[in-house]
Amino acid sequence: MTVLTGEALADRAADVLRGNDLGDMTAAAPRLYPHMWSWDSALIAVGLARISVPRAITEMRTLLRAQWTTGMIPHIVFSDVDGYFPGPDRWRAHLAPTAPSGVRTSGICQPPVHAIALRHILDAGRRSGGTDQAEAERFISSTFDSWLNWHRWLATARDPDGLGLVEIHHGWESGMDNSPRWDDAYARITPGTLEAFTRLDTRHVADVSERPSDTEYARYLWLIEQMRRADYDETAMRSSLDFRVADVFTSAILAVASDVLADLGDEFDRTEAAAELRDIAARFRAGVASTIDSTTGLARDLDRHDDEWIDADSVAGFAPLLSGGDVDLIDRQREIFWGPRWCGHPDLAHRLPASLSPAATNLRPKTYWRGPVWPFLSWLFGWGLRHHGHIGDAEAIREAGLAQLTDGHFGEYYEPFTGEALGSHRQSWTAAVALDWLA
Ligand code: 9WN
Repeated sequence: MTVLTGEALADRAADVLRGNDLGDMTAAAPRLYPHMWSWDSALIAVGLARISVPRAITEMRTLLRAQWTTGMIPHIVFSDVDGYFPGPDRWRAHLAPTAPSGVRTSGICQPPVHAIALRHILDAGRRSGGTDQAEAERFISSTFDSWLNWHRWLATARDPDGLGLVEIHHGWESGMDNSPRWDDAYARITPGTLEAFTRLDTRHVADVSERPSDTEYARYLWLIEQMRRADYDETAMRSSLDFRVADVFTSAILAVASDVLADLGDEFDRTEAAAELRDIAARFRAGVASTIDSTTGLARDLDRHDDEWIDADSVAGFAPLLSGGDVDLIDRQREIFWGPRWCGHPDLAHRLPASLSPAATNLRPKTYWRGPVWPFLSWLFGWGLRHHGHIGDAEAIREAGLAQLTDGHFGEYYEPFTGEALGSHRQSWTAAVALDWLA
């Protein structure tokens, strides 16, 4: 069995990113995902910043070119490579009046982790100095308003009732597509007439049970159909879509990323914008705290269909570890996080957060967002814990995270108990976080 560590692992990770490089964007994975995904691209930029600051900037610039006039950053920017369904012809998002021109995108978004990538790019540029530093600084100051508009759009269009929680209109917007978090909301959906379709994703994994089911896919496509009928207009969609959920994890990311962007604003003389971003951060941090279940200690999503809380025992329950919060809340969350229902579960291959509690009765250890461990998510928690001053926690995640990747496959996700790589191999953001951990 291969065991790669240190430089050998970093070389292999860099090779994955080079192999998935399509010129001005990095495919999320070689066959399964031959396009640019929004939150993947930010994590990929974090890894690229360890190899080439200009290439990391290019990644973020390509993503911004796809920004909608509303401020939304779309969840997919399509390359010219075929092989992914649903592609641009299914989305037909370019027909929306607010879509960008000259580039094909999907019509939904993903969690706003991008400011975290900007911070990494700037820090890497400053570490190497010279043209890297100049380019990084120029890039951030010249694109600051675009990132600000992205955060503003989420804080307004996606929080119409001022809850301090980001509303999503598709499980794909959460990035945790078929998490049990969304089961009840999806169970209500009966797809209407759909154009015929053939799934392509199931051709690229060893075992189809590692992917969402056909029933799940029919609902995913029905929501796209509903969005198309509403011309991707936010107001129209809010009253017509079958899926509207306030996503606590995306809300936490918006909170912490707004703080990070505010810091950048201060550094680049954008004091007023920085103050506005800090208000957004405070509102969403409070929103996340308002969702805590006092019995379980976990954060919850809110189904906007009936305003019922969603109890799912999922990793999103640790949203406050990203957003930050008061000492009691964070201490309790850290205790649960490292405790026997989560990273301290005795049967785990590595002490890392799985997508569902390893102790949950509905755990499916090989199925996508219903149990496996996602390395980029481990990285995100490590980053968040470090950001909020919990250095020991962050180091523990880094060590376990690297130990999980020594097989050199850079799997999309991993079986929590056996440590087997699942889904796609040579997944870009997995390689990217390895590079950052190893630097
Ligand atoms: C749909 C690219 C993306 C990730 C998501 C992950 C998966 C897509 C899919 O792959 O979703 O957006 O086709 O399954 O769930 O988090 O961004 O890696």
